[in-house]
Amino acid sequence: HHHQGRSVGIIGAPFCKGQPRGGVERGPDVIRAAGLLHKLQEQGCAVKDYGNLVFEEVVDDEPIGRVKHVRAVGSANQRLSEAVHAVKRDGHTSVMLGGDHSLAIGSIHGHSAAVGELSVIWVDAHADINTPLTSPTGNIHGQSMSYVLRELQSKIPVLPNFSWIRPCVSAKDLVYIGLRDVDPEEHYILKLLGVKVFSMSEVDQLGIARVMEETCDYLFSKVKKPIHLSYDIDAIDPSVTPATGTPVVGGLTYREGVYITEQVCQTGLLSAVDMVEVNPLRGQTEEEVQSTVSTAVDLLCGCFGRLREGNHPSDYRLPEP
Ligand code: Z70
Ligand code: MN
Ligand code: MN
Ligand code: MN
Repeated sequence: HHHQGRSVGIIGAPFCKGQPRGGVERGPDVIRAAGLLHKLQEQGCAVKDYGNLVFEEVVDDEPIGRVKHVRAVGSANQRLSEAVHAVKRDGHTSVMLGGDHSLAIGSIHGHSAAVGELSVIWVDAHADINTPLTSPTGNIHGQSMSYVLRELQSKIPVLPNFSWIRPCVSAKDLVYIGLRDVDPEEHYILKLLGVKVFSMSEVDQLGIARVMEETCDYLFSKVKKPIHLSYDIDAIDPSVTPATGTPVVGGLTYREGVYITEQVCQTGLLSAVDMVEVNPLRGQTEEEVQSTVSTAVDLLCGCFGRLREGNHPSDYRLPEP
C-alpha cells in the first residue's frame, strides 16, 4: 500500500530562545531551500506551506529561578499551538520546522487539542524531560516533555505565559529513541514514570528493526492513537548532522534515522511531525551544513512515503510502443 496523495501542512517556527545559540531560527528557511516542498510533491503529497510564524518581542524576560526566556518561550508556543491546531483542522498532517525543541510544547499541545489522545515518539540524543526545577541549564528545550506530561503536572511551577497549557500526554503513550545524554534528574523521572526508552544502548543490542517493532507493539497494543513524531536532528550521529547546537557522539546512523521514518510512515497513523535543532550557523563548513539539512529533508521524505527500494505512482502504466 502507498501513502501517496497524503496532504501535508508545513509551519515554519523560526525560534531560538529555548536554548542559548543563535542560528537555529534559520532552520525553517534552510530546510525549505533544500527543496522539501518540491520533493514531497514529487512523491505524491499535496503540500500547503503556511509560512513562518511571527513571534512577538518579549521585553524584560528575566530568568525565573534558573529558567531562561520563560515569557518568550511561553508566548511563542501558544502561537504555535494555535497554528498546529489550525493545520490539523484543515485536514493535513502537520510538519513543524524548528527552531529549537522547546517548540514541541506548542506543537504537541495544538496537535492534541485537534485530535485528542496522542502517541509521542521522541527521537533525540536528549530526553528533554527536565522540570523547570531540575534543569541544570535553565534552557527550556531541555524541559519540553515535562510541560505536556500529565504525570509531572504537580512538579511544574506557575510560569508567566504558560497558563494556556493543559497537560495532554500520558507517560504510557511516550517512547524515546536514540538517547545518550540524559541528566541524572531526567533518568530518575524516566524510571519514576516507567517511560519506554530505547537508548543508543538498546539500538546497539536489538538493532533498529526490533526497536521499531517493539515501539509499535508497545504503543498500539490497545488503541491506535495518532502519532506525534518529534525528531531532534541531534539524534543522528554528528558525523552526518554536525550543524546542531549540542552534537553528541555515538548517535543513530543515517540509515537507522531514515528507517525510523519509514516504519512510522508505514503505521498509517502519523499525524504530526517536528523537525528541530537544525542550526546552519553551527556547521564548520558549507558541507557540514548541507549534510545536516539534506538529512533533515530525507527524514521528512521518509515520513511521507519515500522508500529506498523506489516508488511509483499507483496509476503508472508502461508506455505502449
Ligand atoms: C540538558 C538540559 C538539550 C538539546 C541539549 C541538555 C538538553 N539535558 N537538548 N540539546 N537538543 O539542558 O536540560
Ligand atoms: Mn531535543
Ligand atoms: Mn537533542
Ligand atoms: Mn505504506
